[in-house]
Parts: sequence; C-alpha cells; structure tokens
Amino acid sequence: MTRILNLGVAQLGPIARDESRSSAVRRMIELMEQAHQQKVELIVFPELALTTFFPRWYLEDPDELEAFFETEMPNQATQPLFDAAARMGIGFYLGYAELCVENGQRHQFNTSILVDRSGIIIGKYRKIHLPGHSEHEPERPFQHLEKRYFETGNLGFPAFDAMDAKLGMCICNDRRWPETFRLLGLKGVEIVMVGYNTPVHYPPAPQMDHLQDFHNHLSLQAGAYQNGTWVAGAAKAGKEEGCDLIGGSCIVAPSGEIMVRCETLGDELISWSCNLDECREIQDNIFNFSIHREPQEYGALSEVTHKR
Ligand code: CDT
Repeated sequence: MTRILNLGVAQLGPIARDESRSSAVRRMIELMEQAHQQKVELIVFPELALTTFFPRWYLEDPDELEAFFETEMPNQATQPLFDAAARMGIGFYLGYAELCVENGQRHQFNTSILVDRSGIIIGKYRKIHLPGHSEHEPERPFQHLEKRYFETGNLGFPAFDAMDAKLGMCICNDRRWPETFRLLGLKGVEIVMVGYNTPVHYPPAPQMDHLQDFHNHLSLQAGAYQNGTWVAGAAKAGKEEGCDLIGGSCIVAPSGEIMVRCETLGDELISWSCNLDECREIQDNIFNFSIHREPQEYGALSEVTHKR
C-alpha cells in the first residue's frame, strides 16, 4: 500500500525580544489547529522557535544569555504545545536553545527535537554546522554569535523510525552542506526536517544579499534530489528586532521540485500529502548509492585539515 504522510510546515513571523515563550507557543498551537483541519500528521516549526534569534546580540551578562535557553523539555511554557499535539495526534519538530549538564559538564546546544503523535519526545538533534563568529564584531550591523553561544552538536546526524517513515533532522546552516543531507541519505531518510533563521543581509559578503532566497531553495532542493528524500523547511521570517529574515518555507519532493511554499513573512501554515514511496524512484535509480557511489575516492571529505 502506498505510504502517504501528511506533512505540515509552520512558518513563524518575527518573535520580539520581550515576547514570552507562552505567547510563541500560543501562536504555534494556532498553526497546529489549522494543520489539524488539514489532517496534518507531522508539523515542522522553525529553529530557536521559542524566542527571538538572540545570537544577533553580543550579550555580556550571563544571566541575560541564559534566559534564552531551556533547561528542560517539555517545561511549563512548552507543555501546552505537547498537550495540543497529543490531543490532535500531530507529531512535531521544534527548535530551541538547550542548556544541559552531561557527565558533570555544562553545555549549550542549538537543538531540535522530534515529538511523536502522542506528545512524547522520540528524537533529538544538536546543530553541527554553527555559522557566524565567536567574538564581538561591533562593525557589523548585527552579530551572528552562534559560534560563541553554542557548542558543535554531539549527536551526529541520527535518523528515526517513526510514523511509518524514516525521519531526519538538521538545523538552518546545516542545510547548506551536502554532507548533512548525504549522511542522512546514507541512512535512507524519507523526510528531512529543517528549521531556519536566515537574515537577508550577510555582512561579510553583502553582494549575495539578493540571492538569500535562491540559496535557501537551492540547498533544500539539491539536498532532496541528491538523496531522494522529502524536505520540509520552516523559517522564522520577517523583520525581527530590526533584522530582516527570509521566509520561503516550503516542502520539496524527492524530485527536487517545490510542491508548496509560504507566500508571506508571517505566521503561515502549508501542508502537502507526501508519498514516501516516491523516495525510491530516486534512491533505486539515479542515486542508488550501493551501485553508483564511489566512496573509495571520497577520503578527503573526512580529513580534518582543509587547505585552500
Ligand atoms: N541560523 C543560521 O544558521 N543562519 C545562517 C545565516 C547565514 S550565516 C551568518 C544560515 O545559514 O541561514
């Protein structure tokens, strides 16, 4: 029997610095209710979806920084989202800033979780490709301090068997790296979920600003096609604290075609009935890895030193 999964992407408009998590969660539940009307089974929310994109500021006060992190999940503010998901029977991907203690060490990660249709966390991913810089660069109109505030993820690129599908996650900048999609592709993923916050203005190379939407879709579409997987990209979009973020949230088919995309820069839901068996049309043919890959020639890809 054909395997169809009704997939939703819930784009969020800006979240102000003083907007509470409860308010962001209320907005997400509204989108989840719309998704329920459309019989969505799995919904993708953005990266760092509970707060404003705080890496745009150099925060010297540790308490001020820590206030953007979650120390447990679910917690008081997010429990209503988990309850709504269980009530409606919708699984979800959610991005947030994670502060945890592992083996006696304190860690900060840019994290996403996968929650099943009964409201239970069944998967976690910690962002591996952290963009930006680690020191204050006051000459920039805004900072991108992910390298200062987060550690490189330590969970690899896991794939999860859930909802009768093979599911993978990545976060924002990860989507620009073919290695991300290929590592998930090697595990046979059928849907890759990715949340993002992408400023229109890229201070180190502003000549690229007009290409931000194009590069977003180029990356998502290439990742989908080259691995024969559905891809769902969820933006936090619009003018957030004076910084313009791209939208363009979309669902891409294994063929690389965008099947549906958001048209606004605000809270907006899109959905698509994804035929998971379409993955095989690519995975069994043009990108049949076991027949056509030549990994003995790819050694340099895993060497640690890069020279230009
Ligand atoms: N959040 C995130 O990873 N954003 C980056 C911005 C460009 S690099 C400063 C992205 O890849 O979209």
